[in-house]
Amino acid sequence: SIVSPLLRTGYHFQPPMNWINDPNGPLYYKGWYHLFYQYNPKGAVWGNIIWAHSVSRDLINWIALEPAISPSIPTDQYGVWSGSTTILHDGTPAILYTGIDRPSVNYQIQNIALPKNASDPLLREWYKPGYNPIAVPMAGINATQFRDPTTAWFAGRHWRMLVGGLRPGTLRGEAILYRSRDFKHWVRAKHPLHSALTGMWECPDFFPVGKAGVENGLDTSEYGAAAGVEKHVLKNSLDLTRYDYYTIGTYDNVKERYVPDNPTGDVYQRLQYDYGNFYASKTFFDPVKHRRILLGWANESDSVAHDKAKGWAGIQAIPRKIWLDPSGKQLVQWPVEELEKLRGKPVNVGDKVVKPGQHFEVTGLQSYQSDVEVSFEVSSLDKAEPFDPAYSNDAQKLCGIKGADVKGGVGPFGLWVLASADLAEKTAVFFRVFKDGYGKPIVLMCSDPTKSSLTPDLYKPTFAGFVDTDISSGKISLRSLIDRSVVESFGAGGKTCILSRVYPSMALGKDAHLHVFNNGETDIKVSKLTAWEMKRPLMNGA
Ligand code: DQQ
Repeated sequence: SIVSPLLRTGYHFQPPMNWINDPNGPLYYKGWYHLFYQYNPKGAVWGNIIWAHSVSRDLINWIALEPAISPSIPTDQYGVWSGSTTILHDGTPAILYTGIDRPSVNYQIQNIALPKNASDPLLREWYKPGYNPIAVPMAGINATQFRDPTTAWFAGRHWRMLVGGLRPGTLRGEAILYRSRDFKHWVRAKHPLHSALTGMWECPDFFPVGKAGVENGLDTSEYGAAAGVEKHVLKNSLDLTRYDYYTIGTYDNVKERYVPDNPTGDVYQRLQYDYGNFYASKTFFDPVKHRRILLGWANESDSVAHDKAKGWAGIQAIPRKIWLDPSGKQLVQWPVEELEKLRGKPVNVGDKVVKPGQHFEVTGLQSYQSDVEVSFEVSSLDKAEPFDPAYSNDAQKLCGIKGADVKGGVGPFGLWVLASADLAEKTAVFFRVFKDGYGKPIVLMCSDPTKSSLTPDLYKPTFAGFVDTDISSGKISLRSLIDRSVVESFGAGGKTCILSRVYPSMALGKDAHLHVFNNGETDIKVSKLTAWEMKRPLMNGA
């Protein structure tokens, strides 16, 4: 089969070729942002995993360095899996990561690596001290489900860190807690920091956030009101569903307990960083801009045969700043501001009404590699469809039924991106407003790729999430980062995010178009739309 080179992303993180998955150990060190990631140097499928390493001054332009960690000691000779970085008291960064020590069974062990030369800002070489491993699966730990150590935090006299796990013989996912005085000897705490009946917890992440609405981030060890800590966030990547879920809660570092604010938030009413293709994510604190930054892996949804034909698979999402929403009930995410340096000349549309069933094309730019921000205004909510509470916890199912082509009362309205000239191919990113039994509006955001490509046998999942925003004024915004085979969207200023991978056969390069559409019965106004072509950053020498 012929796979177009025009599907390769332009400004999303990628190495020149081969397979990538989880972001590992992101950190800022002596002027550079570092990103390590799971990488197969030998092909476009998962396997032979090492820690590849790139550095950046701005999180957007990336320079590839030599791999940081490869199998080399008995406790990692069959694999170096995901992990995190911690800055120690003397300023040295330490990597904690999972090693595989035998060929047939995945027996998972936690290891440490340290820089050979901490004065090298590029942290090019790492060694594995003789006291490895630092944690092995002992009684009460399922050895095949024990991985992905977090960044450690310091409290009292101890470092603490989490390892993702699954309680033996159960479906209970756990954040197994370890303590250490010296970062060498680690002791498992009697109880996990938290657990829930969800299946295995991969790639846990645990960090403090500041007061509701405050965009500044906090270093991982910050604690208590005096330090500005309002809440803690625990994120887990669920092997079963392949989404990243988080809860917001209270952490007590004396009792060593984390209690989510929403007691059902682990299993029902689950919050996701992203309702699309975004997994194994990890945050870090950026001490330069005082922000917490989220990185996440977006897998392909193309066929394995196509991945192999293209010679590459997997990207990282655009780094996102992350903070506590003014409501205190969820997080907000927004692409790091450095991304805006890639913007070319803006194309503006203002005060344009889109009648029911109408659409218009945004012209004056090549939109296949672009950044689009739109402010919509709904003229009235009177015609909002009644909401069926059966879908309260299933936005995705609802959107699968009520896709972009299903006419509604208020919406669907939004963008058709990566659209072919004849509109036979298009990915719809849109809102649809419902009303519950009390007349309260409920906003659904969808990314509908069902028409994204005429290529047969593609996996085209519809993704969706609810948007907890006050639409009574009629206003709602949408930002989409369009990048050839990626559509990364932020609803209502980053309250709901959806990343989709799509593989158009015609809407490629200059043949891709951008439209605003309205398939509802209510007029929609585009009060402002700005679209920018995006330049190509340095991308690992590709
Ligand atoms: N990927 C890594 C594991 C992790 C999983 C292996 C999540 O450490 O649990 O490549 O995608």
